Amino acid sequence: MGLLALGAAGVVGGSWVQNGLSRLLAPIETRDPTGLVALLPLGDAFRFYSVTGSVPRQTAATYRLTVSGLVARPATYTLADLQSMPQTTLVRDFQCVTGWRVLEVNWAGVTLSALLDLAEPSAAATAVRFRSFDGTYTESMTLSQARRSDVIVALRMLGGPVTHDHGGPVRIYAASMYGYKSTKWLSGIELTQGEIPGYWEHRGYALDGTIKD
Ligand SMILES: Nc1nc2c(c(=O)[nH]1)N[C@H]1C(S)=C(S)[C@@H](COP(=O)(O)O)O[C@H]1N2
Ligand SMILES: [Mo]
Repeated sequence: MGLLALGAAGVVGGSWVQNGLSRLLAPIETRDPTGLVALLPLGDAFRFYSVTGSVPRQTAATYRLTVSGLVARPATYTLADLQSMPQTTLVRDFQCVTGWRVLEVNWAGVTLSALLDLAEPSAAATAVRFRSFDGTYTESMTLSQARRSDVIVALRMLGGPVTHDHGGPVRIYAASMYGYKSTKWLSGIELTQGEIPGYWEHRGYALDGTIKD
């Protein structure tokens, strides 16, 4: 989508203005150290975040998710593989650490724990690292956090497939954690010994992204 289209859309939806801005400039969270912009009355709408300027589109034909690292059974999944697995649905809020929140969002996908079970993590594995096909973003959580039943490899959100702008075709959704743990454009799940700090942890966010109310 071009900037003109984003600008026009911005007339009706503040989130699209942020989308355009966050693509033009640094991600909004780095431009909003006080968190005040995030509290502007934009409504209960998702902001579209990307720490990179543009992200290549992946389709059902091209998408691959690899599970690797300290596992007995590394694997590569296509979108069809993931769609054919049992789907878990959740209706849970999405909350960015900067203050905005979207209530009761519909999510669906494969539990991360199901993929971890198939991979058979070795005894040394204590954490999970996520990679994005944006080429830059990484995140992590402990293995026990990753095994929670409310952490899903999401294929659907808001009643349809995860759109490109929301990190589709596949993103993480971790219901009990701030949004930065929900890696968009998911390309890799790697079992590691210890958590490896990710993009936002290097910029001051907590390694433990658990929401504290
Ligand atoms: N690859 C990638 N994943 C990401 C981000 C990002 O910039 N790049 N931003 C994170 C942050 S801080 C939030 S709040 C959510 C925003 O998700 P949304 O763009 O669908 O609203 O995505 C998270 N996952
Ligand atoms: Mo965020």
